[in-house]
Amino acid sequence: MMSTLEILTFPDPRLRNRAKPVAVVDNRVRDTLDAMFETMYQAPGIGLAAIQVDIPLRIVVMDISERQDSPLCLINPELFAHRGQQEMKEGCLSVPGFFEEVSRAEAIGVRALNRDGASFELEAEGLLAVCIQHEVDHLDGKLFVDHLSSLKRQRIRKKLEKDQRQQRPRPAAPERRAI
Ligand code: QAP
Ligand code: CO
Repeated sequence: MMSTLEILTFPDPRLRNRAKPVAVVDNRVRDTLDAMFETMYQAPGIGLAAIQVDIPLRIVVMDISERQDSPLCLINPELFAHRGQQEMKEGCLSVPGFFEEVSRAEAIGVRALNRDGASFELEAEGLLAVCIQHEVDHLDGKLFVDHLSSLKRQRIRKKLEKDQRQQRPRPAAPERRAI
């Protein structure tokens, strides 16, 4: 049995914190990874950054597989290459109930540490590339709503502030193809 972490909701100012690099990948970091995976799978979601659970460290977990059986974690991720452009409908566990088109690089190269503290490189395109860019944005205090018009962002903020005043429960995840 493991408990899940509370996910911060936009416009919580803590989502604007800049995450600090992990100095050493030790058992505490691995415990954080496990709790983050548990939280993401339970939501369910395809990506979660530590900042979203109020842990200001450069840690990301994701799983874009249909069966949610392909966990990927990135510690201290760094984008070292990008090419092309694609538009994809994005959501975020910190922006429940909203899905909007965002323009991002079509393919990227990322370097990170794995859960053993070893450095690796990954080339990604399509959904995985979008997810990595979305999650790395979180580590710099940036949200997908920052890529939208200020009118759209304001509309989303007002709705979520109202939901929080009324303590509305988090909406269920839509069908995977709709994310
Ligand atoms: C980021 O987002 C992402 O609003 C991960 O009510 C999303 O896991 C990257 C979710 C799409 C690329 C494409 C959102 C669940 C999950 C909601 C998520 C909701 C329930 C979002
Ligand atoms: Co997000």
